[in-house]
Amino acid sequence: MRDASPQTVFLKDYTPPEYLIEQIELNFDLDEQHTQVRSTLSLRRNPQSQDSSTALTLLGEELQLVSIAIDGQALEQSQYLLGEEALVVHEVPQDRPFQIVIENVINPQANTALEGLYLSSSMLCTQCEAQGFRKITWFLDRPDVMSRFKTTLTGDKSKYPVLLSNGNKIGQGELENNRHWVSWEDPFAKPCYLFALVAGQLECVADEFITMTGRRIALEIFVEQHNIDKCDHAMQSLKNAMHWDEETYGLEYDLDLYMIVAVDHFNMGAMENKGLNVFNTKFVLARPDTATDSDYEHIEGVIGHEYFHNWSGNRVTCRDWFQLSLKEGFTVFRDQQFSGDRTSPAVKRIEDVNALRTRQFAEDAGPLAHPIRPEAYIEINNFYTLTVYEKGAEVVRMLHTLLDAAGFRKGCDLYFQRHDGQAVTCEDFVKALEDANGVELKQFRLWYSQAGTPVLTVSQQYDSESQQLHLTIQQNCPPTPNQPVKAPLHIPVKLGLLAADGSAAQIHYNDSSQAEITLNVTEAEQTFSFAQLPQPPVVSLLRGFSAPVTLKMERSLDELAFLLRHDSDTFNRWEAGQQLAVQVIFKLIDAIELGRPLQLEPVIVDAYRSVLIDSSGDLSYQALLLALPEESYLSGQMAVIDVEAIHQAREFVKKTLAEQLQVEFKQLYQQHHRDESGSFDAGAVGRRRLKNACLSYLSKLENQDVYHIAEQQFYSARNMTDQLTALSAIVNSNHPAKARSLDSFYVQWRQEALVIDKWFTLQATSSMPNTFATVQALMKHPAFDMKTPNRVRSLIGAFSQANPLHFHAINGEGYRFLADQVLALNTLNPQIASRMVTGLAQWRRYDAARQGLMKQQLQRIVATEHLSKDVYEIASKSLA
Ligand code: 0A1
Ligand code: ZN
Repeated sequence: MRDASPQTVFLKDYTPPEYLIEQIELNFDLDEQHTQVRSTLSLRRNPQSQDSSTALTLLGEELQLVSIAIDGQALEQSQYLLGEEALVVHEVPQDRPFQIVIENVINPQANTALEGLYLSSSMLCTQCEAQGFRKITWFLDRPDVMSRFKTTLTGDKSKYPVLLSNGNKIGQGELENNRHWVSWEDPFAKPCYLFALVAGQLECVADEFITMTGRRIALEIFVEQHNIDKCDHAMQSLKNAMHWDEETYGLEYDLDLYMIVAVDHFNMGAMENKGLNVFNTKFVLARPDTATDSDYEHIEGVIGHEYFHNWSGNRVTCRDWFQLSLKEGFTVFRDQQFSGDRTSPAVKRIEDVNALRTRQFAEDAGPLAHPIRPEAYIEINNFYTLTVYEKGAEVVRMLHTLLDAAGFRKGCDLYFQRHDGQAVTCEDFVKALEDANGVELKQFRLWYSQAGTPVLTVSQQYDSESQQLHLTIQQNCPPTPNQPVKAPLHIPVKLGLLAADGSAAQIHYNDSSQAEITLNVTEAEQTFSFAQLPQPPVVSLLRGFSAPVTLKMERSLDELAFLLRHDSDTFNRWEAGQQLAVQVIFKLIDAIELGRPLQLEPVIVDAYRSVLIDSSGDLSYQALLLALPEESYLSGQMAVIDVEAIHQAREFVKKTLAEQLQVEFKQLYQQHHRDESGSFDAGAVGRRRLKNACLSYLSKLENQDVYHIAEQQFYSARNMTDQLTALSAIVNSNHPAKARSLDSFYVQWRQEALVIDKWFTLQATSSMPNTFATVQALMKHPAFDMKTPNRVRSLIGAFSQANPLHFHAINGEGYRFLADQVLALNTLNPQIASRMVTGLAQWRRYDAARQGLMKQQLQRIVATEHLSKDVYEIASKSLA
């Protein structure tokens, strides 16, 4: 909990560690409430350090000290100072290596923050990133201190038959009183944030992978016994990821064993601990009847992500936590590439951009905006953000675009070779890419230090005389906290031109002629001219979303409809449909605000009709073309967010399209609706996605016929995708069987925690009246548990972050509710509590009444005693 004034840590204050810890030997005597730790550290002074103090400061929190000795000599109390956050030994040898042995005790059961060693169900496990190791024992808990770990775990054989840690198993044995021990050794030096141990009654699914050089790697996934039938997809994903990294980056796995453990209680998605990943069950377990197609995709993505960290994160790690995006941005980029290659690059790109624009752009436009390499933090756990991860990945993607795939690969090869075994900076990464390609990326580096989403304002002028098109691009980045003025960035903008018949027009630019080019936008305003265009072309700009920017360009509805029909760039084709819908919806919002009758523009009906009847392509892509922009995306476009008008306008479009195209929607639904078991192959996934998109439209008709279709699908479904979409259609309508369907779903799945999470979320995100009362009632449901992050996210998180209509109710009940829950979570789990505060952070974007109500709750939070650093930082910065 917070001391009087929490300290801010600054990037500019970085200094190398004063000591190095070359080896650590850890002994755990495991017990739920009383785990004994003995740690033997081999230390020496760091020759790189300028500091001349002869003291040693080891970091540790919430630990009970038993003893401390240096080189076999026990220390007296006068020889050290024991504080809340550190243990300072006044005098340690300066001229030679020395050994410290520390004994301490910890209580995993009391650890509801899920950081350090904790209990998840009956299993003991650890989470050390970012600074959890200091809750296990005193250490130089910083990523640039890399040590070789040897770990021995001792425990009761019945309670903890499986004892795991990083690296290779080097010994095991039996002890008296039904106890046993296992020793592990990790040959690779690593920062302590990558340490892990797991102990419990676990079953294992085993397989193997033969690497590109013919090495045999044992693969093991550990789960509780009742989940053993849900590991196949995760195992296949792991093998796919290992193969993909060899093919794409030439990177091979290094240990002989790769273990994954799935736990119910986890603050994030998963953790890349060396050789022993710990995963939230959500990203491991899948069976067609329990997991949706999107769950299957996320599992493959997260398994890939953690696996790819073995190189981008573990072999080459971060010098300090300000460099977090070095490993996260790069690894997210790698997992995005992997998922795209595994499914469809077009669909994956649209999904990623959609998430970036709805969520990261909001973060970048609000009080919590920060550069992908932040300059200051109070609590580092607050910086595992969409900006560091998703915008970080966009920055790496731009490097990939600028250098092209081959140049990027050359740069990565040099980066891994040059820095293997080191803790480095974002600067080192960019430098390696520069050096390998003989290029200079000076201006590009600003992406690491400047926050905010740049706006590109584009105007075009066609000169029929000279047959030239002039494209003027202005860039401007709005102010963000502590950064009132921004310098122009280097922005790669991909461009294509379309002739009147929809075919590609050649781009004649600087003596070259191509079908597509990347413009280097580097100045505040720049004009690009293209020759030999006998007719005015239609411009397709920012293809593939080549930079994380907002594009402002005047477009007529007809021009957008044309691009939706003809653009050869799959991203921009989809984007044209989105912008078409955005314009239509905003006209309706104006009408709503002026109290005028609503009418749907015929051009959107025609556009959707063409999409519905053109079934030549990928069905998942077709489903995306049918999806209207989300309410959160629309909010981002509005000066003062009007949640009710946005909802009403969007619903009107959806319902009217359903009415006018009902024949087409039904026909497409029937064409693709099968009674299928849910196999995860592209064909079946596409069919389900498209027919469920149709069902979602049809359900707006609220008639007996569609009630019947939804109910039929719900009760006959043999896979979770179909069952859940049908239930969602039922819940978000006046379907007479709503209560019965929800009950039957609960009874059917009460043993499956991850499915019950979906049941909570579905109700928390309903747009129907009385949702808030339902949420309050669900808080008291026997299956609700504040100590299980997945459950908290599924109810409180879903309501406050994915139900704008009800969360922002004008009477302020949603805000009050959220603040109550934040304060309750603050003592239990500060990380989860602070994630929940973000629901209030955007208060300035709403009308005066809502602003006042939201602000009031933030102030109430900040004024609370014993606030965690996590919550304090987010709430106070939100108010600033
Ligand atoms: N490095 C992990 C994310 C992670 C971060 C912090 C955690 O606990 C506080 C857990 C996981 C990843 O990127 O997957
Ligand atoms: Zn990661």
